[in-house]
Amino acid sequence: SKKPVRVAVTGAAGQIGYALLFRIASGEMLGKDQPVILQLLEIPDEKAQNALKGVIMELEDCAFPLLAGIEAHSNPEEAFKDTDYALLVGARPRGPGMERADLLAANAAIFTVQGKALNKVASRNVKVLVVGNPANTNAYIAMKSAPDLPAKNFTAMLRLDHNRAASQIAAKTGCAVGDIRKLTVWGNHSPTMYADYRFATVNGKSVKETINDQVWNAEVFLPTVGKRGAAIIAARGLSSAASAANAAIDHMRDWALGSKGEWVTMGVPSNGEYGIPKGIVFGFPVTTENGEYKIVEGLEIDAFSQECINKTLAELQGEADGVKHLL
Ligand code: NAX
Repeated sequence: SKKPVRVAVTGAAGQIGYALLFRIASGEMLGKDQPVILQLLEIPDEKAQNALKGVIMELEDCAFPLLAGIEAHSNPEEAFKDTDYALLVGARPRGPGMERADLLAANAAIFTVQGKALNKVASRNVKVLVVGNPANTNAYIAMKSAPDLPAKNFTAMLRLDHNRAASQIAAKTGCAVGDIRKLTVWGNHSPTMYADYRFATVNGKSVKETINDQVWNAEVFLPTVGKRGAAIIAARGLSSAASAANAAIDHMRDWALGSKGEWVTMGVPSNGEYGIPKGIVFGFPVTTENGEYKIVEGLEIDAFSQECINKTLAELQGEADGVKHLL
């Protein structure tokens, strides 16, 4: 049988953590033959550490055959020791009266510390997924704080936006999500993201031609996907948790085990593709194989798409400028 791999999860006592850990432990992320050791990080606060103990008791009570160990930590340098995968879910939410700059600064503090800790103690091949918002910029900060690790190992979660887009297209076309191929979401995990179905097919037919409605694209589809997080908060009184955890599982599973030729969306540092400045963590269409992702290149960008991409890029560059003095 396979040797266990180490999976670090931060914010492990939070609501996404609660929807995520049990699925990692049951083998849904890395395969039903891959034992895992969970290395869980929470803030030192007594309430958070107690909540984490409760989650661990429940993990134990599931008696997962693949769960080879569970650790609780309050120090990132212990939580990230030798870790092969790191899911950075914990972040500072926007509090009452908090300005955008305060939010960026509070998260920069968290992600510089965690990036440095990964740099110091994680496996040299660690695959990092940042879920905590602002996810792209937090991934950028962690990457910049870990100069000894390959930049390509730092990614941000755009998969929830991708899955949301797929579900809207399935509803619109009356087809199953599983029949949709070649969908992508460009840019920032924020309402500025650009979900792009121009290349997508459903049962082999062009989605764009099937829908054939640019007004629906611009005025219904894009705002629905972009504001889906807010719609869920309005309905549930809490932000997306199960769907976010599901997207994190999808992202890591495809990265580790391969997408079998299919496009998936990942937020990854640009190497200059599509004119996105090098290092900016941007949602791109990728394919994955042998534990590596590859950005799909050579796609035509029309005027409408370029405008959308420019807008989400400008937002990301603004965020990067906002944290520059902290790095
Ligand atoms: P919760 O507030 O339920 O849980 C967050 C947990 O993180 C808390 O238990 C907190 O104590 C812990 N935490 C905070 N700072 C930490 C640190 N420095 N080290 C370790 N743990 C720390 O939030 P939850 O609903 O689980 O959401 C977590 C994050 O995901 C938020 O930032 C949220 O905005 C973000 N999301 C990102 C999404 C994406 O698509 N990229 C979608 C869902 C979600 O909104």
